[in-house]
Amino acid sequence: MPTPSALPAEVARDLADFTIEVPSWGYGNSGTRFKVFGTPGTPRDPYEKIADAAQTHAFTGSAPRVSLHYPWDRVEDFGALREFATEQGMTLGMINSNTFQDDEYKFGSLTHGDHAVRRRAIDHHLECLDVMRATGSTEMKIWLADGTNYAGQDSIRARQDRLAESLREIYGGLGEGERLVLEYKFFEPAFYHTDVPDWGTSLLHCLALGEQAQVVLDTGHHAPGTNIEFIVAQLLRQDRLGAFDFNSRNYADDDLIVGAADPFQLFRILFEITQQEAHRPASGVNFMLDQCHNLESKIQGQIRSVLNVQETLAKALLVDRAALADAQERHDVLEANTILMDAFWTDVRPALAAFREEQGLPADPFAAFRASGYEQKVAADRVGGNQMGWGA
Ligand code: PSV
Ligand code: MN
Repeated sequence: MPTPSALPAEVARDLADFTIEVPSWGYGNSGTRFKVFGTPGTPRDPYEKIADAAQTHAFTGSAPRVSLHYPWDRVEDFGALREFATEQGMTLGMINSNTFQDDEYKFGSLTHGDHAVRRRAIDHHLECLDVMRATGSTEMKIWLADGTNYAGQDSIRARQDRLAESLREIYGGLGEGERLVLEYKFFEPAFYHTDVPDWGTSLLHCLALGEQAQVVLDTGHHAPGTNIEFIVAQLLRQDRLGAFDFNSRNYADDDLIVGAADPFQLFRILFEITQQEAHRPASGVNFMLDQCHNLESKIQGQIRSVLNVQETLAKALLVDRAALADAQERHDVLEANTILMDAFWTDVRPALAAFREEQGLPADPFAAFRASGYEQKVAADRVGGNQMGWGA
């Protein structure tokens, strides 16, 4: 396919409608268990995180929502935080619960054998629903660190039963138009078994709960070689893909910039998404970044991520669907594959630059942000206080 100088009108429309939610924690310091490095200008409170997230949106035009993690992003007045976000051109998105950092949850949270600990974990989620309402959001995300490290440590079956019961109570707290999404992850921090390790387990719990419960797929939460686009197709087919956490991995849950490790995987995933029109807002799938920027500049990392997704989505939308359907019908294996690869290899950067300029955005948002002086300004202004990071 030759390099197009402009995007076809329908592709441009789809791209203009496509938005990505950014994570508040992506703007704080993060690292590994070995070291969390600080960076000048890192936000010291949720307000500063939102101000930084607003930069990602201002330069890309595609990232108008920011997810909060609770209690990391606890503030006195969530109404005031919401107003601040509005002033910054942002809305507050999914509320992520957190039952993985308290001593009480050492042996589990919603699955814990002790009723009092389970009660505390359930109440935390009900509190998250209050935060969700105060922030104007309608979605809560549950990811559990629950699991065991050794065979025989606890009853796998009993933990599933307790999980189902806990989730039922949380689900009962949802109002009309609200939803909970349940994220799975195959290991870490638990190393023998995890209580919600895969899409099947998450889906079974969601099906038992009802239509307001959906699955979250996070790219980094699979064993190497897993065909993620297949999972996407399955969940969309059941109308149960609630959210998609973008990032990329080389080894485990690396949380690297989306599209950095394997751009072709991202293309295959987005192609499957476009096949079922799930990239359109009407699908209700919340596309978000779940990333940490340990070494690179955080806002630049977020902007690069949004651009990577946008660029790859444009390629996926350029697949000649009619020709592909025809080749598939004729079982012309290599022709079908060539049609897909043609779109993947198309250089959409010039057309995207023109598309952005038409929208009043910089042709190269990444370069424009670097030249804006924002990072130097916040590094000079944000002196004193505690930089936010993993755990607060
Ligand atoms: C867990 O690894 C996860 O992907 C969940 O979405 C968490 O909420 C997020 O990372 C940040 O800890
Ligand atoms: Mn995630």
